Amino acid sequence: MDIHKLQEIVHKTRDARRQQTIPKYSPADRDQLIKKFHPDFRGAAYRPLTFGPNAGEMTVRELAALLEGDSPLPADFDLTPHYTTDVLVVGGGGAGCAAVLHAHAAGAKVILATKLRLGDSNTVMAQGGMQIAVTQEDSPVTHFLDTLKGGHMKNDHQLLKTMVEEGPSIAKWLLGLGVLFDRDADGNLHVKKGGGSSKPRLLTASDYTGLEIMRVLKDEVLNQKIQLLEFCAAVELLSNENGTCTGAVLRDLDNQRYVVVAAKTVILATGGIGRLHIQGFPTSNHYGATGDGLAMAYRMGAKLMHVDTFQYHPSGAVYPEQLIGALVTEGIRSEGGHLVNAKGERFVNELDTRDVVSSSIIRECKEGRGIRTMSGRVGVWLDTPLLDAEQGPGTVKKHFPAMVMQFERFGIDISKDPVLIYPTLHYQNGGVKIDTNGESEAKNLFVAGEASGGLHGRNRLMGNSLLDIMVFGKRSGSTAAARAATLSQGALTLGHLDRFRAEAKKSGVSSDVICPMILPAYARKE
Ligand code: MEZ
Repeated sequence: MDIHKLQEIVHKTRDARRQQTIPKYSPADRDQLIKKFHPDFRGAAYRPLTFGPNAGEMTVRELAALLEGDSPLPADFDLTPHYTTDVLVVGGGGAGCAAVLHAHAAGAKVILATKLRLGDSNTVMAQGGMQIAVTQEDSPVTHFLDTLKGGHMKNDHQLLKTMVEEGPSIAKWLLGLGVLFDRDADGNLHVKKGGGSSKPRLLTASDYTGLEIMRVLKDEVLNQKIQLLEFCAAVELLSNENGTCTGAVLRDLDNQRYVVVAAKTVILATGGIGRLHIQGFPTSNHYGATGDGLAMAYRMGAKLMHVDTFQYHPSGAVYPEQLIGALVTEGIRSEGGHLVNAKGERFVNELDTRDVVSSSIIRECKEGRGIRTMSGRVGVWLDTPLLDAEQGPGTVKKHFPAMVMQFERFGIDISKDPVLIYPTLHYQNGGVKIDTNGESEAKNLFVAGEASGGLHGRNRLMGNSLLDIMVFGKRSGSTAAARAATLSQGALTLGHLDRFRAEAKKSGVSSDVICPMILPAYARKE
């Protein structure tokens, strides 16, 4: 059926929905709902890791194949360095930029290597805001408790305490650098409420918060004349005879050659794994999100945390086809946008935690209350025109200019027509285990941002990722610089890789997967 015909139900039921009581879930209902419908609980999608630091733990098959894949480097690879530095930062998103700026400020010689261009990352795609307790009514303790509850109490308490307590100083740092967060008429920072949060705590820059933060961080990296290696993807770490990290090998994508960097400390800020499309899900992630850092750290012997849990953001675009999986910010639900099924009913508190909202959407679609497009995709409606209806004409355009533009390119006016959405693979809740300074279990190897794990437990709250990358970017950058000042450059070997390969052989694993994959392979085989 024509999409406009299908949309009619949303307009027709708006008044009735205003009176509707939304279903309330008890803790037991929530658990049951998640276990039944959340993709984290589809047993067939999982298998145990055969060897390595997390041997025996379950993860999705796509990630297991990646972690057990082989390095592109031969054992006798020439490790003569092309560059020597104190701190090598791998990744040009928010965590990488924060790390390199703080390491540089601490006096270290630094290099920032990035797979694509500086700034190409999930950070620029973060829309709805950054959680920091900045108001009188809020506190880091409340932020801590909300996040712990959202993460099913599985968050690393020390990491979480560090993040929420350092939030206000991060806001100050970013404002000082020139980030233009939204303000109220009286000039105070404007805060919004995100899903699973008890207080309004989101600092925003319209619906392009991550882009605004990256605008400033990129400028600062350029202003500070940080040495950049763009289009250079890390493919392997280097270690000395004790297994301590001593640098990395990069693949120079422009010149199709390998580049060896000797570094006293290395910080991985390589982001997530959306482009592995686990369980066939579309993703909101950028093209470089292929889990490179996880695989390299695993080969180096660093333990991973929570490798069995992923975040499926409730609102990924389902229509038009060109936008499949693209993020439709939670900010729209924060401002009152209803989720509506094919019967014209609300079916969940739109500001519940993401795992609950996504599970409810999947349930509606599985039980026949979804809306099917002509190409056979299924989703539920997000009533975007409701915002104009409730708050006055022009609200959608004023508050969500990036979202409006994204759909306008395909002739869709989201202030008039609701948006069809379905959960999209958005975030890896876990990652490399780190301490509060960002150091992994492999000495002198630091990890910041989405590639690290433990902070968010089993479900991240909206806006905590932007704070995570700034706090742990800063802490890993400063600590890696201070550590480097105490070290001389270690030997460059592939000893850890030899051990990894021997372990694979002993476990009977022979993989034809070469990893990192660097970029997703979308070309059709034929
Ligand atoms: O933190 C996020 O994932 C985020 C802010 C997303 C969004 O819906 O805008």
